[in-house]
Amino acid sequence: MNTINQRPFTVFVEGNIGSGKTTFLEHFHQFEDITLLTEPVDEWRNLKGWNLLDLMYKDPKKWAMTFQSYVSLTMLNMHRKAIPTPVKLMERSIFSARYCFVEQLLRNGSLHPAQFAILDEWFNFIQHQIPIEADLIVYLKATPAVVYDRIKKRARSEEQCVPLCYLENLHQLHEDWLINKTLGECPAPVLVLDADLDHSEITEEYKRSEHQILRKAV
Ligand code: DCP
Repeated sequence: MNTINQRPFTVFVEGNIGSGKTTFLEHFHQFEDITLLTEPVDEWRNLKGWNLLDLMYKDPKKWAMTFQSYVSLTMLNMHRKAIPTPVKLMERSIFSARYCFVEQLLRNGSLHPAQFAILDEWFNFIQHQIPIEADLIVYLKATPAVVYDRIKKRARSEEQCVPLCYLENLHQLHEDWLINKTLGECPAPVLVLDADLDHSEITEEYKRSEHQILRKAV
């Protein structure tokens, strides 16, 4: 158990849409002393009956700002959530929201520079005023064409309009943020896993991260 005043070892799981973040978190269900915080996609799909994810994909120029501001709120809620275990494993973070998605939406014209400026100000305010803990980032690195096929197969209705070039651009933003370190701030060391592997091989790959994550739980 976590002792008083000792903060949990906090891990963000990052990677493109469809890179297997949820499956990665599920792998850690078997272990005690870890709290898994999955991304609040269900909240994004149902805020008082409104499907913000769907609105954003159908009309990004109108809804990207609204959607990303709600993403920030729900992610911040996850960052601030008190947990009873020594390890906290989170799907994504406010950092990937800002450096990958908001950045991409600015570059493709879905966000007006003035809207971007507001989201950026909020991000900077949060970063400076609210402690966001980060000890390790697990980057599920995947080829855009591979995640494109997975997204088609899983058929989440809102995402069927996502083109390959959107995933290629998001991939490059993850690379620039986490590997090339040319974009924003990378808040923790990065462990890169091969997320192209299929179901039969991926468990072995996930196991490569167990040592770094679990040693904090013993
Ligand atoms: N999304 C977004 N802006 C964000 C975060 C997510 O537009 N700041 C969108 C992209 C996807 C959906 O929300 O359509 C969920 O994306 P994720 O990549 O975060 O989650 P997945 O469910 O795709 O993860 P995985 O398949 O890796 O488990």
